[in-house]
Amino acid sequence: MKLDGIELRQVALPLVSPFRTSLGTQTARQALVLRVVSDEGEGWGECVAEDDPTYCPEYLAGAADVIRRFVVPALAGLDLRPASVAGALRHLRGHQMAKSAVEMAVLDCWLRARLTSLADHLGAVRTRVPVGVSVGIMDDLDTLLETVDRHLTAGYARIKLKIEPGWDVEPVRAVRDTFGPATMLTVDANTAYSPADIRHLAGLDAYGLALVEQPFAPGDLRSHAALAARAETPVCLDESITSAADAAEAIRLGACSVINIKPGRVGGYLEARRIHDVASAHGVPVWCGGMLETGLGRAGNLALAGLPGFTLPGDISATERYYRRDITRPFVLEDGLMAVPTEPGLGVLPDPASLTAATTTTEWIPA
Ligand code: OSB
Ligand code: MG
Repeated sequence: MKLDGIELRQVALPLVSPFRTSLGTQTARQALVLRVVSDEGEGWGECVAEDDPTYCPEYLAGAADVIRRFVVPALAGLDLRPASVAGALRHLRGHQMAKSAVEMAVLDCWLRARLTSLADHLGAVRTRVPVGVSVGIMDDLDTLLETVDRHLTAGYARIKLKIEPGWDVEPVRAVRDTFGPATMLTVDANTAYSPADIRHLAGLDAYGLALVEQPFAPGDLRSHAALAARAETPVCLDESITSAADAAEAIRLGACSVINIKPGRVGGYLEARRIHDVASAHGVPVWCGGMLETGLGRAGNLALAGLPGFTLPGDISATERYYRRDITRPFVLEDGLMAVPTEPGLGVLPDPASLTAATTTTEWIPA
């Protein structure tokens, strides 16, 4: 297919409740929505970069600039296929979230024209997937326990607690004591700990966690391997893994026994599938992470989570857990599961009125 151009749209969606992690507090999601226009029709994508470069080096305005100044010009005039996008952008270093958004919209466009769902294209084997919820840092334990109770009652299959020094053992113990040993519980530190905390973190072994996610800095595979050697709780990497090559190296070094796969962080759904393949070849379970996506990213993530190696519940919660009004139809939880979309491409489209209501700026970038 030949690219005519990309419409870049910044949208703002207020969160139903503030989301606090060791990196800061978010009260709204600013997202970048892409509409690819080609000779084969249109496709939609979402860039999951956040306002500030705190989770990773990318940030929203920077990603928009990279797409505008480097990505669109690099794709202009090419005979594009989804599988050729990453190669055409390889000379641009980093910027996985910007690249992923464009590849996602190209995939959506291409698959719509071929009446194929993203789930089928990626090789999904499940029609419904178990999902969990990521619970932010709270002001006090009572509020945390109320929040967890609400999510478990709604049917979520796993609770992930955001932790940081000073908010770790106590909330984990309180949740475990209150909800019992059968609750699947994990923690995510978003790099808040240092190598000196290894002994402290190994103390979490007492609470039967399914995994501890990214306690140390993205580049510090050594400390993750040291914790993995010392603790029984499986170590999961998020921020450290930006490609299938990273995944292979982390597994080889013993730095993780589980991987959180986020398509945006690794440059797209196709690289995400390669990480799944590498991990599966080594017997390493994977799960689909989240970036407070709009319904576009949520649809794509559900397709990815249908692959056979995604054996742990993902951070793909129902729409109502994030937004009162999303830009797509809402996604709902049914018996702790969410349905993998079956329609062509992402399987959802933005609702024009909701998209207009959420849009703050629109820009057309001709190829
Ligand atoms: O570390 O998994 C993370 C959200 C934004 C940035 C990083 C993370 C998260 C989450 C939320 O944990 C997951 C979700 O979308 O529900
Ligand atoms: Mg994480």
